Amino acid sequence: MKVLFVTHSVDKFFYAGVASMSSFLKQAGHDAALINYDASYDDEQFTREMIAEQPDLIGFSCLTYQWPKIQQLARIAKTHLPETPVICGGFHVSFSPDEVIACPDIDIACKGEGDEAIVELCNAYERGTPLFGIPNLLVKEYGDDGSITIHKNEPRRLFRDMDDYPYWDRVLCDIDRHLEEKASMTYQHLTNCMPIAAGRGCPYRCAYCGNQSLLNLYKGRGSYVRRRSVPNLMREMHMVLDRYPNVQSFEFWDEDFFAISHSWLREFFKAYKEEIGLPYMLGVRSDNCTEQNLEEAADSGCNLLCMGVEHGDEEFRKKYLQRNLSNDKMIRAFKRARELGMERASLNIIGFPYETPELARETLKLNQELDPDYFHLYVYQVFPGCDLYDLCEREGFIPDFYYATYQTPEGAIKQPTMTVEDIREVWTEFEAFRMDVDERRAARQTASANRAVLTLG
Ligand code: B12
Repeated sequence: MKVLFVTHSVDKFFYAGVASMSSFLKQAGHDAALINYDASYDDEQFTREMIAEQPDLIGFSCLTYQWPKIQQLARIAKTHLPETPVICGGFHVSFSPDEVIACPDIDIACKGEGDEAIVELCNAYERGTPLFGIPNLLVKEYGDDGSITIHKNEPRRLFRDMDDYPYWDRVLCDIDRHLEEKASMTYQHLTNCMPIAAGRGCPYRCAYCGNQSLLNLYKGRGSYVRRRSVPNLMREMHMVLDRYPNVQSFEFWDEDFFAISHSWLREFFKAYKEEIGLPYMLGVRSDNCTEQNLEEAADSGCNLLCMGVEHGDEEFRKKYLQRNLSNDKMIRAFKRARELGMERASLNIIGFPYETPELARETLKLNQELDPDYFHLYVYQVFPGCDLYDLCEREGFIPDFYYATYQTPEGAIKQPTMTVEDIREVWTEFEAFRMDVDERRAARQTASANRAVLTLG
């Protein structure tokens, strides 16, 4: 079976989920291809390429903001290749499976991880065995009388050791182009930067984050938070460096890299320093930034820490976001990371339910104290499956169209304490701060380059 994956994004993007499923499929003797419908595409080009691929199954991957376009692309697929089954998976599908399977152009929806489900589906097509009992899948059965029955299966148990997972299929995702075009754009010190992940999942239950939904989905079905062994991870890095010698840095896509046992971290930092030694980036929670973690990370080559601040008011953060960590801890982590020579990126959101412009300005104030090297700002947007979604639904805050891209106020919730106009106003103030941050960083980088020249001279 040949599966044609289709992703949609404004930028050229590498999709971990698709890269993972492609490896599982190839390991099982199937084939995979990918079209990433980015800004350079139009529907005609998509149609041409899709037909040329001659797929046996078309698989759309979908985050919430991508759902409107994915429906259009599924329509195109069914119009031009009516006999080819269409499956849709991804974060949006996991938490709105009924909405997705109701789409007339989608035959199968995948709730949760697709790696094993898509292999079992392809095996079933190939062998002519029934499709309807495969865990994780919602499958339409079309009756001769025009009736449609939807078979809904529960997610499977997560019992496999992550060391048994094949490594991401980077060839499928045209990683060379990703390296050239994308990876060096955001963080200047991470050029030719290769994405990698040490595992999956995050143990925290922040009320706005999709992780909470995943923890709920897999409750009682094995551990959703998983990590590979250090030797297994090192093996992947060596393979990547052999295959892509132009890689100059790594970007870990794990949510809180420090949320793992002490022994795993100690083993990792030591092995990374001895065997790899390239600069790298981690996403971490500031309350896990112990002195030892920070020192060892810096010593092993980490030169950037991304930390979620999300909101500046401690009480608000705890009460509504279920993020129980103090401003003091954040301030200490940001300060110590800089002393150790690491840059720090701060991630922030405005427009939460019950937030006011004054409360949002607390986020700005905290950031002024943190003095980050990079400042990222998003507008809060509801994701089905999280506690804050349910709260917004109860309060009638969900806008008619919530599929915007998080970078603009357009997808903001409708609430009296903070209107879209308020968000625009606060956004402008944050934007001025972001420009300050960029200027200060540029000045620091020039000073450090000058120091390097002086030392050489
Ligand atoms: C790493 C990460 C990123 C990376 C890139 C991810 C990527 N493109 O692969 C970066 C940092 C670049 C990123 C960017 C963004 N991200 Co992000 N990201 C994550 C994170 C932390 C892990 C994702 C991951 O790698 N998971 C592991 C892989 C293996 O799982 P997966 O991608 O979900 O795929 C599996 C299943 O979903 C399913 N599946 C997926 N597609 C398909 C297709 C078919 C046919 C089938 C059968 C199954 C299937 O099977 C896959 C394999 O098991 C998640 C949180 C989380 N725990 O998921 C947020 C998350 C996915 N991101 C999110 C968001 C919102 C974004 C941004 C829009 C943020 C922004 N403001 O710009 C952008 C969008 C970029 C884009 N176009 O992809 C949200 C999505 C919520 C939602 N409901 O849509 C999440 C859940 C975080 C959150 N805020 O709650 N992200």
